[in-house]
Amino acid sequence: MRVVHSPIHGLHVPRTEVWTGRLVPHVETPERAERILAALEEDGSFELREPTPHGVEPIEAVHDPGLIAFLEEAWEAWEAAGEEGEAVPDTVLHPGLRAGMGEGREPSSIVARLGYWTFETMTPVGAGTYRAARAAADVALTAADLVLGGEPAAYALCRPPGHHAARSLFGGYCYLNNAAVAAEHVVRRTGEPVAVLDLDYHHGNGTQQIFYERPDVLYVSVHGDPARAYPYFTGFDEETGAGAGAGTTVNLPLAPGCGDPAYLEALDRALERVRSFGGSVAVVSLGVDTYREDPICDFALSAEVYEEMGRRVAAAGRRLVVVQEGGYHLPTLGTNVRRWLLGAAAGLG
Ligand code: SP5
Ligand code: ZN
Repeated sequence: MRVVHSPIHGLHVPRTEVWTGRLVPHVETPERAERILAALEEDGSFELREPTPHGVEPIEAVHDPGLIAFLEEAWEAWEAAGEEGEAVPDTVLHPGLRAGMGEGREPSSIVARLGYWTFETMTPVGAGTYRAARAAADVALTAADLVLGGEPAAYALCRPPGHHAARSLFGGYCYLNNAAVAAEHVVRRTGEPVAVLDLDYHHGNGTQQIFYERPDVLYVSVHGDPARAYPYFTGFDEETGAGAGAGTTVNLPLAPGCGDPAYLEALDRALERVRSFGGSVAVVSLGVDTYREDPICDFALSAEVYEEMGRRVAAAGRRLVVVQEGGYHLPTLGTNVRRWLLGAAAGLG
């Protein structure tokens, strides 16, 4: 299978995050991508390449140009303001803040602008964040191009991840929504509908938001029930799309401790929707933070199930653009991704 990766991810090094009042070392580290790369290189059945620059246009197709411009200049503005450490807001624009007073405009100070363009405090901007996020989008676009060129599947080793980034918001360790950028690119190049299957432990609030009113992009997600799991405010099963996109969002939230059988049952339901949606390409947001030892999640999946998962997804009969999202258990991260991809390769026949 073809694999796209960029060493530029290493310029993005988030240092710390605050979990419910505790300052902890950040879990979304460069070592994650290094582990995945090492596991794929070790196998010998993967063909690696670097991405082709695609410019900002395919990113502006799914994101507010204001968000992109902000991410590009945020670090410089933070430094110019004499702030120390990583760029993190202390206040975010909760809708209640201006309730009944009309929409606020983008503020001018860097700390306020951070709070205007993000929804939480666990996604710091550093010196190399923008370059890494742009490279990750190029990785996803290049994998999409390989599939558009006839490959049955391609894997985009994206870092930072993307599925929490909405049209006008970054957050959830995500800055630009790599999977959404790839899906929109495929829609525009083929004129066909495209399914996005999100298998990260966390609900992909960003991808759902971007395509919520779109009849031509199906968003199907299997994830930890937001009743207990980040991002808490989206991913409930009653969220099914709106307007022209009514019925093209499908959420399958799962209970804590979810094991292999319950997970595969939900996956089969998700795949039924993918099959009936049409189109010849599907984008998979692959997070392996569903693994039983993942430090920030609470499913109980075995290592072996990743191969079966990949096999079943490939058997749905779509060409696959597989985009890396989360997964934080470093000792198994690479091998779980490898299992998934080898399963998919087997399922594609
Ligand atoms: C791409 C992706 O997987 N983003 C996930 C962002 C989740 N950030 C919130 C982490 C909260 C961790 N709570 C830890 C509980 C440990 N028992
Ligand atoms: Zn996740």
